[in-house]
Amino acid sequence: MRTLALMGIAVGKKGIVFGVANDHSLAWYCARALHEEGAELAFTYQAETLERRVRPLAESVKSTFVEQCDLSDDAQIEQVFAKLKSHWGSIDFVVHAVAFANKQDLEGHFVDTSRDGFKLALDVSAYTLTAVARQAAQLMDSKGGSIITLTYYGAEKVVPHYNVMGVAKAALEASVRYLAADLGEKNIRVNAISAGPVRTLAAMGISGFRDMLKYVEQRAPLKRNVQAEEVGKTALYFVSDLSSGVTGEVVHVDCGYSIMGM
Ligand code: 0WE
Repeated sequence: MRTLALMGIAVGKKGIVFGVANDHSLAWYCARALHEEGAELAFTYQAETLERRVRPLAESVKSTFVEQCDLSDDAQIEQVFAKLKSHWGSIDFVVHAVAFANKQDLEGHFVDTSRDGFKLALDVSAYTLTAVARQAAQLMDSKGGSIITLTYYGAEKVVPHYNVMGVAKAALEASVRYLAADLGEKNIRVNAISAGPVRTLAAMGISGFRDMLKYVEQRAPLKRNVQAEEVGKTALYFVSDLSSGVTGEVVHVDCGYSIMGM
């Protein structure tokens, strides 16, 4: 828990968080930071098997909205926003922390990516932001809102084995800019947080992940890895009025790793 209390900068804000898998998820750290500053939260989980992990977490932050939503299905996205509309009427923010590629596509060479593997990674990891943003925009009132997604340095530079996920994150970052341009007139801001590597479920089972953490620690200006709480604090900034003039941006929360040329 953060000990420094700010000033309830998310009080009165209501929003939905996509992508909590367990208590290590960056989506969860975003949710916690928002809750601590007074936000009200709704959660979804992708598959039934995740419900028993997500529901207790949601309840621990006083959430009264927990629904299944597989973002690869347009009907489920429409349904969850319809339920959210009857629950709250309007929302102020969305946290999108969702990605998937086939394990085999994160192990070999990018050149071997199949058409189906490419489609799946781009669909789940990039298109879902647009699908969610379109629905969310209809639930945001004249005050506007804030849409946040998570990305990674592998969108910008080649990170060994990140492969098709790098291409998907590049599409996601471009989507952030086009969505920001479209939704700006409704005062809806769209931004991405490019987080340094963190030990989450999504990162586990990736061979050599421990070595990546060591590599970053040695080279990052801050000489350490990023903490999940720091990603949460940045989400709080993007939801709050502190970032009212910022949209279409990709902010690196990576202890400075990405600025280094050598
Ligand atoms: O975006 C990610 C991970 C996304 C991810 C992870 C998995 C693992 C299990 C997407 N799809 C899957 N599919 C699975 O079956 N990161 C930023 C974490 C990550 O993943 C890497 C990394 C880093 C960092 C994969 C290879 C190299 C570096």
